[in-house]
Amino acid sequence: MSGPGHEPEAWDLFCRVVDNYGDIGIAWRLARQIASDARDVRLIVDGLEAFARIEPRIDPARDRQCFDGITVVRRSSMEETTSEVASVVIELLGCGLPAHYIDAMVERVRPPIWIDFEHLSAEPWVEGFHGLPSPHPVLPLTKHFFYPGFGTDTGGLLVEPGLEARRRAFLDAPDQVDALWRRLGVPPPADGERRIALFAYPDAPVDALLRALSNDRDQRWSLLVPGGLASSTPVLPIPFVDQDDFDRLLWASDVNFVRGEDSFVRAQVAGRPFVWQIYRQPDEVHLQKLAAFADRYEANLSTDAATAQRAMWSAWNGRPDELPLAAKGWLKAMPALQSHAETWRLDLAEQSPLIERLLAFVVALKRVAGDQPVC
Ligand code: TRH
Repeated sequence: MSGPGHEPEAWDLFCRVVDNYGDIGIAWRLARQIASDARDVRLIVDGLEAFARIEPRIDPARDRQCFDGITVVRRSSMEETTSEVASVVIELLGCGLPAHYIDAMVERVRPPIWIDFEHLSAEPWVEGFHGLPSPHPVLPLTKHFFYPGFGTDTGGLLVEPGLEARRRAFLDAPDQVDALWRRLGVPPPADGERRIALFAYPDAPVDALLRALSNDRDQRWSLLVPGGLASSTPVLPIPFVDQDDFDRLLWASDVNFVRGEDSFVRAQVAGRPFVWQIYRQPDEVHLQKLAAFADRYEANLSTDAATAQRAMWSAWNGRPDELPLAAKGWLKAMPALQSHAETWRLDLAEQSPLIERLLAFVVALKRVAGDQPVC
């Protein structure tokens, strides 16, 4: 923590938008959490168009802009100039650093703390890799791996302290919930209507899902889709919203369909049943990641509910033919899945948040480097 009279510690976060919104979604969330802890943060990023969709204050035409104490710098504009090096450098999701920036890191009397911030995985190997050093093959620099994860020996989850209080306050204030529906351009749910927020990749079997939902004799469902859908499927299209309203949408909905990495985490802390569409990787590697998470998530779930959920997740992730039957079992298991989602949320709330683990990690690395007194 930077005390009075001290310059705030400077952090540089580097990000590349490979596709979609997860890269910038994670970068922006992390930057905001670091800045809220009185750090001086620069976010160096490309893909400002994607950024503007999840943060409408961003102007994609500007090379440099400042919000919430964070300076956002277009990566290509920075690559043309030699730059100041921060004392902590985060390389997000293996995006690489500009060569001139690495040269400047070497020039420093004390090299900065360099962290390779990786993708989230529930696989057990993460605990063995989190925190490991990776010396540069030729330069006198070492980066350290930081793996978000579910175990105590990982980097934890990108869930900001205070989020639960905000969620509670929102759900306890019907006028705020109504205001959200108004911002989204939809009426409040009618009596007996249950809402699903659906954020999925284009190959998701949405038509089959809709058929299964309309066959549900016990519940009346409606589907809210940020950004709408390319198909003619009858759903309620809603606008893409900023990250804070996206959280509120997950909190206010009864069930959430999420994807990738960041929305997957936010759905868990929303405490609602969810279906995860994992980001597809070559050689079906993603299915191992999906199974590793399901193993953890289902540990305290009844066998029937766990079987129903696994079938639904499997159908949603590449087995559309199985969806009609899977959805039937999943809808039947909904009460058990609802109470389990709440238990899981409470379990996650017991864990220390990623930002605390990251700050502690940086302090420990500085101590080893002789930068910081032991106190
Ligand atoms: O968009 P995603 O599929 O992102 C990805 C990318 O494919 C990425 O390359 C890969 O690295 C990663 O997944 C695993 O899904 P994700 O991760 O959930 O990110 C979406 C972000 O967009 C998240 O921060 C929430 C935000 N969002 C909004 O702010 N408003 C919205 O209306 C919606 C739908 C999402």
